[in-house]
Amino acid sequence: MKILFVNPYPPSTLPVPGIGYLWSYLKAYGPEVELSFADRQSIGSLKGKPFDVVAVSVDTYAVPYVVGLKKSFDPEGKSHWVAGGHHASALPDQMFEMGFDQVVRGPGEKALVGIVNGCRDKVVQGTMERIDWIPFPDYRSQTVTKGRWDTMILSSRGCPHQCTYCSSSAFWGRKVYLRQATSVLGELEMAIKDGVNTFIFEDDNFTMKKSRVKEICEGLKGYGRKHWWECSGRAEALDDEMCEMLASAGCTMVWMGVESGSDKILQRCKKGTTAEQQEKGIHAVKRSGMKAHVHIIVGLSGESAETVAETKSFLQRTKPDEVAVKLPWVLPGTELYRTAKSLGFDDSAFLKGVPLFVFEQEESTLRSWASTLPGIKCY
Ligand code: B12
Ligand code: SF4
Repeated sequence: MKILFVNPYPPSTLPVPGIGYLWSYLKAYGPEVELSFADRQSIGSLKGKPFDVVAVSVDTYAVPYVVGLKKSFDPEGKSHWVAGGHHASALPDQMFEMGFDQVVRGPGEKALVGIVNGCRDKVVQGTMERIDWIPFPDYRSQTVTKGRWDTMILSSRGCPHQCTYCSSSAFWGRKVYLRQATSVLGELEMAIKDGVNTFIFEDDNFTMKKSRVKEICEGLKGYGRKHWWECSGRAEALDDEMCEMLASAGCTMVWMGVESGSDKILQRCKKGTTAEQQEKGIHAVKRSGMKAHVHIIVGLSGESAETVAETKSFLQRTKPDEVAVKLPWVLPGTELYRTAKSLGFDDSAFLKGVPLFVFEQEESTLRSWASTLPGIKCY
């Protein structure tokens, strides 16, 4: 059987972990199959080749590209088309409208083995394997261009919080699957031997469990080779002890989803933290010598000129090293999506691009508020 994995983006600066995991899991636990990989750039050269299964990873950002993919790549519908990933999981019917034959919701490893073995249920609910049984992701097949980091690593899946704009809890069900430190270090040791010097922990919340972070940091120090890395972290977990551990093991920057400097907005978006806690976290990161990267969203439900002014003053007080300012996206499965639906949002908007949450304020108002904040505007 011939299977083609499709990353619906150009070769990015990082490999796609989801496909890396599906690939290595299928190799380890599936029947003998021939695996190929394509991205938006390389897929053209594979046109006309006979694939039994085309497996496409679909997040919301990819939808405008994916919508015409089957028609252009496989106009006669010779292959069996399977979609997975966050968008496909939230809106399987939209995938069927695009011509997909089957959709996997949630984690795809076991489900894909079932599909290769003949399961043809229209919607397959993926179930989570014990995380340390899943082999390390295999990235060798993926075309990537070197960017800020040599690679990324996922030391966990999921997040216990339920921020209204984020699809993590919808996808992982607020459960968190933490890999053991030994497994994480094993993957990193291999990567470092392969020449990786820089990497990022792309977990939703790398700093969630201090004892595990400590084990990982101690292990990394033992590699005796110069490498630097970055990670995500929720600000309230970033006390001096945590920051010292991270910094002494080579961490140079912590990425934090701060979103707002207003407690009113933080409460409404269910961030589960306060502006004061986030302020303390940023100061702790900076005290340890690491850099603080902060994400801000302007225009979450309840936003006003006053709350944006609070965010501005928060940024002036904390002076993060990097600030990325975004407008809120409507991602399916989220509470913000349900709010948008109740205000008339139509799913066909996803076919044109990731829609903004502009149901309480005009986009021009959000842009003018966002322009008052320091930082890179990512919209
Ligand atoms: C690493 C990461 C990235 C990386 C790599 C992207 C990638 N395609 O993997 C980079 C930095 C490039 C990135 C960029 C962006 N990202 Co991003 N990213 C993540 C992050 C933190 C981890 C993804 C991951 O590897 N998870 C672990 C693996 C194991 O899970 P997975 O990818 O979901 O894959 C599993 C299943 O989905 C399923 N599956 C996936 N594909 C397929 C295909 C088939 C056929 C099958 C059967 C199953 C299947 O099986 C996999 C194994 O279990 C997630 C957050 C999260 N918690 O998942 C956000 C996330 C995926 N990103 C998101 C977004 C919005 C973006 C950006 C658009 C942000 C931006 N403003 O630029 C960009 C552009 C997208 C892109 N692909 O380039 C959103 C997507 C939401 C949505 N509804 O689509 C997420 C969910 C964050 C969030 N909580 O909102 N991102
Ligand atoms: S935004 Fe971050 S903290 Fe909130 S649910 Fe998503 S991953 Fe968790």
